[in-house]
Amino acid sequence: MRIDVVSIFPSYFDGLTLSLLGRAQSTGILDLQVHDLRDWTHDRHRTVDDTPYGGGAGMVMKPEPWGLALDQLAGLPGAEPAARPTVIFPSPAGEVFRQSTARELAEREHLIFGCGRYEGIDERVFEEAATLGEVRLISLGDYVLNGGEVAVMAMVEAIGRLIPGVVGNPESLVEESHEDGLLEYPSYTKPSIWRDREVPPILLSGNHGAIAAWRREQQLERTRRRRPDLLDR
Ligand code: 6GU
Repeated sequence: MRIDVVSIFPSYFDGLTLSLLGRAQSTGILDLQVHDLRDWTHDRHRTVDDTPYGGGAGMVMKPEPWGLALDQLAGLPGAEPAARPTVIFPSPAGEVFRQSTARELAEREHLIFGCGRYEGIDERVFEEAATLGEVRLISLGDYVLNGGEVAVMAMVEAIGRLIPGVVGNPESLVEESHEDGLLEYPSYTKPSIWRDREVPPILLSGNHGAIAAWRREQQLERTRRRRPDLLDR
């Protein structure tokens, strides 16, 4: 998979070279490239924003650098439909990012993430991007961040770990919270008694059927208690 990220703070993404996603990049499973939006400016101050038409607080990102960046990263219009990228703009006004979103996006060949500051990007950029590929506005949840960078870090990690070969043991993918719509069951390791606290005895019983049933019950109970909204879905 190819992932391009465009940001005015490219060093935010240094952390993505660590750990599993770092290894995926060195083995060639993932081609992740982070770009500085200012590389597509042409004025002396490398300007990426300007005041909003109609007035109001804050600044709006200018369309020209975004247009040039997307043209270059998407290839020219008229390219084969299969090669068209999915262009994702993190936005608190977008659809909410879920595990199902991560699964869907992990199937794509080429993702482009455009990080805006939250006052926004000139609306015409989204229209223009739609001529190059599918455009998605995606939110991390119902709270406000200063910009899209942290949201894109989270999305790239959630998507990247679903690419075959990125997580060494694929079985560890299926028992996570949200993979089956429930929260995960509690885990324990040695010692069996720690500060007078015992591991639930059933986990030491060797009865695999009973353990599986207990874990399922724990998943349901936790989900009911902490996230009843998941059970309605
Ligand atoms: Cl994707 N961006 C910003 N700026 N704030 C957010 C968000 C995204 N998701 C939740 N809050």
